[in-house]
Amino acid sequence: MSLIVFGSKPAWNTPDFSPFVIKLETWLRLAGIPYERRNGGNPLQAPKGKIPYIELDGQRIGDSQLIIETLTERFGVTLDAGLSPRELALARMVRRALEEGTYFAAVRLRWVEEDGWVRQYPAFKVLFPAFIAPVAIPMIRRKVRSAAMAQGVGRHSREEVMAMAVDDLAALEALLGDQPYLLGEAPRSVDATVYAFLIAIQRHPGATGVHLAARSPRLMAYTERLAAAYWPPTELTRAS
Ligand SMILES: N[C@@H](CCC(=O)N[C@@H](CS)C(=O)NCC(=O)O)C(=O)O
Repeated sequence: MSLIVFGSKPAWNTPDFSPFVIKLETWLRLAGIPYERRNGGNPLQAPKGKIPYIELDGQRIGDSQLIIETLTERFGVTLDAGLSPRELALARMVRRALEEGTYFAAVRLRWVEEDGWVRQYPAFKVLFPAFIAPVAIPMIRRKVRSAAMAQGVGRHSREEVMAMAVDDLAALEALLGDQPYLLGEAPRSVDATVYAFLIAIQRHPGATGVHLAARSPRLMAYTERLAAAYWPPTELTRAS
């Protein structure tokens, strides 16, 4: 079996610029499936036009969730075995809220707001040849702005967007409570998403109210627990 995960590159002490790539890699680690990771994944070569995508025995598959579902079936993954229908439903709702809601607030803070952009540009430009970056990255920024308008997050004020994201994080924290993982004593698939979207905000150098909410002691303890078990620090600086 050969499994290659294509991401962008590590950023801000996280394994990738994209939380969806971090989610997929974390899930693979929780499931115990070995894989090879490649930086520089190109959305233009991706089956869905986005990263992550994988090559599984030479076949390309896109979308973190569709990849996880394919691999769950192919390898008989039992990470979520024993969960009740209610727990599975809760996990689904949390995952979808983070991926389809909170994500766009984080994107807005990184790409659209000036305090995010001054960090995004210099970090992101290493993905492009030097002479292309000044053209390509502002182009991506324009694309992100119009996607934010279409999705809706671009229509709100900065304060409104931040309040929504802070409330999402507070809800996540309330659901977590005193448990080590979202659904209890053991990490489940949903923890891959929660971990990814949390560290994407916690470790980003920003200092808005959203960053501070993500860095609450309980949410920090949660991501540190997962990092200690599944993400040895040396892997964050991997080169290829
Ligand atoms: N639903 C997708 C979302 C992936 C996604 O949005 N990836 C972004 C990076 S965070 C991307 O590749 N964007 C490039 C583009 O839209 O051109 C998944 O779960 O994999």
